[in-house]
Amino acid sequence: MAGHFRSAKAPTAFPKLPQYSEFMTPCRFEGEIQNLAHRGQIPDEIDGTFYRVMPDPQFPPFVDNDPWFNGDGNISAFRIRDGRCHFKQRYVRTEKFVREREVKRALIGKYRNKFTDAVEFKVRSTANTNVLYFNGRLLACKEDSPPYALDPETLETIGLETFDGQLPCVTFTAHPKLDDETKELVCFGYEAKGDGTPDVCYFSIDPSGKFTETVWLVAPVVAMIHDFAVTKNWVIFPIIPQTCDLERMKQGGEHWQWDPDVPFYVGVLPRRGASGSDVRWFRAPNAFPGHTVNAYEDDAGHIVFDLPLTDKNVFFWWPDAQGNAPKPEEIAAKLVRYKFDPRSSELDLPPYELLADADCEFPRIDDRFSGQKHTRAFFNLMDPALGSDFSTIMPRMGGGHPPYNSIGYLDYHSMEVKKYFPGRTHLVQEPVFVPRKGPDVGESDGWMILLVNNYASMISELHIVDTRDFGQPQAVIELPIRLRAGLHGNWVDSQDLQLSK
Ligand code: V55
Ligand code: FE
Repeated sequence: MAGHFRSAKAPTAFPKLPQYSEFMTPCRFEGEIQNLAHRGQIPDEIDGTFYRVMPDPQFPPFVDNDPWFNGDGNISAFRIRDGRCHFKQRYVRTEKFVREREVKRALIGKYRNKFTDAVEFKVRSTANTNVLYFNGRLLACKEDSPPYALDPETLETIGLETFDGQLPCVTFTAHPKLDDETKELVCFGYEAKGDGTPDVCYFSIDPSGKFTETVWLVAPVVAMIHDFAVTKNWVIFPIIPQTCDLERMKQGGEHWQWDPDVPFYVGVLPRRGASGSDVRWFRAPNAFPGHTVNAYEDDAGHIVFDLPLTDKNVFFWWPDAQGNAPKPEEIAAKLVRYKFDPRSSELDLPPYELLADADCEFPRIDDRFSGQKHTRAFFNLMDPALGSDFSTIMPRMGGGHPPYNSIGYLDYHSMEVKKYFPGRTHLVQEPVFVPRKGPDVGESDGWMILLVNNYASMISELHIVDTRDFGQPQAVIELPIRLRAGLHGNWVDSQDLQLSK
């Protein structure tokens, strides 16, 4: 078997690099823990599961300085009911994971570069970016491949999800949007005909799993389209100026290179009945668009689009052609709003409006308002004035992931940002929002649930914060283990979960 490997190197230890050190030491735990210990009170009304995913490499890589984004997807599930919390964690059985486990070494090469692999893969997905529930299945997503379907109860991998053969393209975004009104899952894939292709495929999946609205379009550059936004009538594609060059990949180079000469493009496509030629590519000065807060249409039919934005390359480990990249501590995105007429003949976007001059990312809203007017937003925030004990955190942080010490909660009426600061030796991961039960529950009335890294104890905690009393936690659930930095997750209420029983 070993003779088939294009690479003979198979290290047995993780390299001594920030992305594998201290809190970022691979976790690699699979199993379950019933009745996690907690302080405070877990509200009885909370009944559902918080799913999240972290990149967590099973084996040491054989490529140099492999980034955090290339680790195997390990899914955590926090089942909360009757004032208790139960925990399960299981790796997604991707083709990569299964074949590497068979031979007990890494076989995949560089991030999204198949030309550097030790063997040929049919699907290179690490399933490590987002986990969401749709139509009876949990989908573990990586934007370079179709999702993997998991059993929401056991976290067992069912297999690659091709939606009964309806998936029209080879990729599927890690950030599909659920329309709360129509219960459609609105999706796209980019590099949708394979590595280096400018093709984008937009599609919607109706609640019964049937594909509708499939539209192929062409992007002005082959570059990353990580997140997107959907309103009642429009689909919005923000392009990150990280560009792909197939020739560079063939020579063993990176999939992505930061290009400061590429504008910040925003594609706008009618959501219903469009054809590919209907897409319009608006542009703004070169910038890095972060995860989207939300978008909606105002009374004039103009698009209102909120997101964190910075002029720095957030993915500093993929530098520009000259090898230049900002230092991680120089990168800080602000929360901004673009407001524009999607029918305008002027393709240069008007300047953005600054919503919050705060170092923020991982924005979330009350998902019931996705695509509609939102008046509150939550986000990870770094505010050194809150009093973090950086002398404890910094040496134990590891690296390669962005650091945030609190959650901001923006009220668009007052433009006030309330802050939840979990502790002086803590950093936060992406929050999810859980609405309170009952009729006519207002926007963002409920709880924030978030995973918190404690650098004093070097273990993880799950914090539950009532949005009516945002200053302190209502409950702190203590894990006996350390979960490294993850990307995204979602709350699934038990009434929406069709468990396979
Ligand atoms: C992101 C994360 C990814 C990826 C591409 O946050 C973009 C953005 C964890 O993997 O592959
Ligand atoms: Fe993301």
